[in-house]
Amino acid sequence: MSAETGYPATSAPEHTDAFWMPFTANRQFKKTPRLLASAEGMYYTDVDGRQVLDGTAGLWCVNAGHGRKRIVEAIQKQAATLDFAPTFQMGHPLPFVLAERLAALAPGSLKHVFFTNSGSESVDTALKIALAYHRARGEGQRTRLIGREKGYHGVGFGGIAVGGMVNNRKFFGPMLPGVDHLRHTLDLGRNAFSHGLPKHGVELAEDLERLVQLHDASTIAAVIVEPVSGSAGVVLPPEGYLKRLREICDKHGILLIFDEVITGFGRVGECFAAQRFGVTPDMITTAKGLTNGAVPMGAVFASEAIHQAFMQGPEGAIELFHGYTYSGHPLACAAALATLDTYADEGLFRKAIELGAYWEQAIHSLKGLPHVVDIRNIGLVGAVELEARPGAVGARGYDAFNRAFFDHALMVRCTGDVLALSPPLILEKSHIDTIFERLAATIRATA
Ligand code: PXG
Repeated sequence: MSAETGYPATSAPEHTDAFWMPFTANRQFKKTPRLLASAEGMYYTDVDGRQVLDGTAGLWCVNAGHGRKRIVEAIQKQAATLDFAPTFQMGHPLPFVLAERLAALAPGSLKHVFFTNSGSESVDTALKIALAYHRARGEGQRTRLIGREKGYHGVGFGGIAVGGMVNNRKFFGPMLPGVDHLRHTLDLGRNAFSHGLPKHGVELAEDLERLVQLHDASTIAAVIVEPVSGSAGVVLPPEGYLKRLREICDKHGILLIFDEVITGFGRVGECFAAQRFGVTPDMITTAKGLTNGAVPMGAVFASEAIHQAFMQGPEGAIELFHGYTYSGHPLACAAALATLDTYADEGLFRKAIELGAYWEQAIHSLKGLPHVVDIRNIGLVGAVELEARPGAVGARGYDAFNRAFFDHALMVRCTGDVLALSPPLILEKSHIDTIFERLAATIRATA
């Protein structure tokens, strides 16, 4: 602790007014702040010194658990060696090394990696690559982008345009033109309390054929979906759905983008959900678990065919007029490499398979608790949906979230009345027991 500068800070700040908090009810939060001071392994410690079990890997990103020494030291060393170097018409070794490592983990021919700093930037990057790809091939009329209802693709204008969460869209004008949406796949009527992927709803993929009929395939550049949607409250793909989307895209020359910002890096039992579900898209967007959340970084994986379409024309011509000052930032690359080493050495991508059945059984044991209307799970992801209070959608979910933190020392996420869980992949069965004991107590206490 440095007296002059005040960091690291482990006590509550004197003033909370200046920080305009993201996706937060600022005035409510600042009355009763939930402030985390430090973290190690599966636990946060809050500014009052209480240990809080991390049921959400931070915000779905700290897959290897908190405070991993190897990652910390990699960042420290890199900062002292090369703090920054440009990657526009210049370079430094690390992003090349990292891209090679990532390419080896990617499915199919997705061997080309474009670095960003967040999931939102990864999404906007992938959408732009899709448009420019078709143009490079002489199909520049393919400008339409297709997303899905309940989709979350970050907060850039591209991401909210293809996204399907009303509050992320309605305040921000017309967004991108020429966007349409598939229907979402949440169907409590037929699929409530499914264990793993829901059985019903493969036919919803035919919605893409409907949009092709409406707009004509020759106007459609790409479809973007989350293989498992997180932010909308964990919406799972019905069995066979993603495969069918892939077939329809192939039939019509439409690119398929999987947004794996949440599912990437082991969340569902392989490095990518694409591998777990056996469906290979043309691009994958990632962030979060790429660096274990320790330094902001995102990456877009593109197929050989996409990359090849750009590598034409004069050698001295810039192929893609896109990039960020911090694309391939040295600290982020160092964090990512140390993170990948940690995942590999500890076999963390397999954890969601190894513990999946135990996790599934544990979360479904909450069935029958007051107001529980659905439970969903896949890999090490879970959601418990509570019935909304009449006229107050989200109030019960928020109460439960707040109560879990203050009364039961458990960090969960809530979106609306859905409580979502995505723990660090280092957890053990005993942590799973504790998570669901605490969550059960929370739900019982939430009227
Ligand atoms: N795509 C997906 C699928 C995401 O889940 C983003 C893009 C955007 O990433 P950035 O790094 O720009 O935030 C996300 C982010 C939650 C929650 O609790 C989820 C996200 C972010 C914050 C909260 O569900 N996902």
